[in-house]
Amino acid sequence: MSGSRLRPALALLAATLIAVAGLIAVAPGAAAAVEDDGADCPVSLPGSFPSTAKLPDPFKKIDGTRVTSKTDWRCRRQEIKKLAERTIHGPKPVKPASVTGSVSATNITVNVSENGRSAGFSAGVQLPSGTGPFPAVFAVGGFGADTATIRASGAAVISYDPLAVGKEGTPRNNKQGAFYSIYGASSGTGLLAAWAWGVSRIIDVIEQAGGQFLKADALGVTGCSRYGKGAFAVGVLDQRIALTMPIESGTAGVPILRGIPGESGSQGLGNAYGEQPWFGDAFSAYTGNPAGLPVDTHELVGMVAPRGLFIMENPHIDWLGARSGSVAALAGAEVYKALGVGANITYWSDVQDGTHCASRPEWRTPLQQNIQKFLLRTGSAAGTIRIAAKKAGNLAEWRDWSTPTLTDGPGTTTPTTTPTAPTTPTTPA
Ligand code: MCU
Repeated sequence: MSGSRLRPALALLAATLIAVAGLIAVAPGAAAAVEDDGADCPVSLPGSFPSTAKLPDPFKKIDGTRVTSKTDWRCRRQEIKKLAERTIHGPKPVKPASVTGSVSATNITVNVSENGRSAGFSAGVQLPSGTGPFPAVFAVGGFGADTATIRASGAAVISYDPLAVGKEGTPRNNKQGAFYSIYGASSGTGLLAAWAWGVSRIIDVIEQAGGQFLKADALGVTGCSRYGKGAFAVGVLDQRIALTMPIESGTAGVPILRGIPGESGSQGLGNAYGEQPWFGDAFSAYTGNPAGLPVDTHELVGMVAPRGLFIMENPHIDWLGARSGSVAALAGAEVYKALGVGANITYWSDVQDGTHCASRPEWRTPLQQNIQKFLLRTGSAAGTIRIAAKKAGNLAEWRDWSTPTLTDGPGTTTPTTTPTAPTTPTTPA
């Protein structure tokens, strides 16, 4: 072959190798193409659950056998989801019969109807500079990880008002907001799952808009405090979220529920249950008995795997339960490791400023790295576990299970997961 004929062939080969390498690089942390890729898994929950003082084994299935392959994780994950809905959050309903709406450069509208009831809500959009469609981060409550850094990194910010979907300050038998207009004011589903449902419906609209301003396959979520609880629930309950970033979420957020009663100064389970209907109504049976829960938040951390997770906590305020938060991260990271994606989780509580929901210099670099890795897909920095000494939990005290070596590659865990290459090829300037 002459040099002139060889060159295009080599160029094609090189382009193919780069594309394949790109796919391999992004696949392990890619979001799923669907909200719940285990929806087809058969799960039958027992009528009662054994009491376990230590953290339940994330790898032990309801039938008592253990997960042995990465492929098995998909349906084990579904068991965890059903257990969490049954005992912690209440059910998050699937996509309603009709979801319509629009996406503009400044606003997203959503209209939902189901069983003759309808409701609507909207969210604000702030685009970054440059040419879209852009990745985007939902800021639950309009605030979370430094939104200026998010936009400077090249992602849009979607300001989501969760209170329009699930209002605070109502009694449990008269819940209000778009979710409860559809599913009823006495629905047992708590605000956090209702807020998560609202974000899922916005994602439905972004998908339907087909790349108008925003990319449906490059979405993240953040929020601080009660909205950190919400951001965590959003990422746990919708696999289309590629990057979940809860901040200082406290009780009903990341911290292990079993750890709260023994963590001095932290917000008690009964106190959080009573403060707002964040937890589902069914959690009332466990506020005084977390050992009776068949699940704990480390398994919700595991539900986010293999997707990006960046947990931010503040060790200076006892109320926030950061010690229990560190145990949730350490135990949940075992799921990430077993799936071969240990580099996709970051936990960071080693911060100076004690102010609740402060903008923190320590989190800026990991924030940029997580956005580059999971939303822009231009980076591959490994995650970090950086726990403040004053609130460092000890995983060994909390588990009596070991982490299995699972067979199969992570790409086979979720057959419906499409490893998505960037939809818009980036052209060098
Ligand atoms: C950490 O989140 C909550 C906390 O659970 C509440 O007890 C307190 O009232 O508010 C926190 C919060 O949302 O602060 C903005």
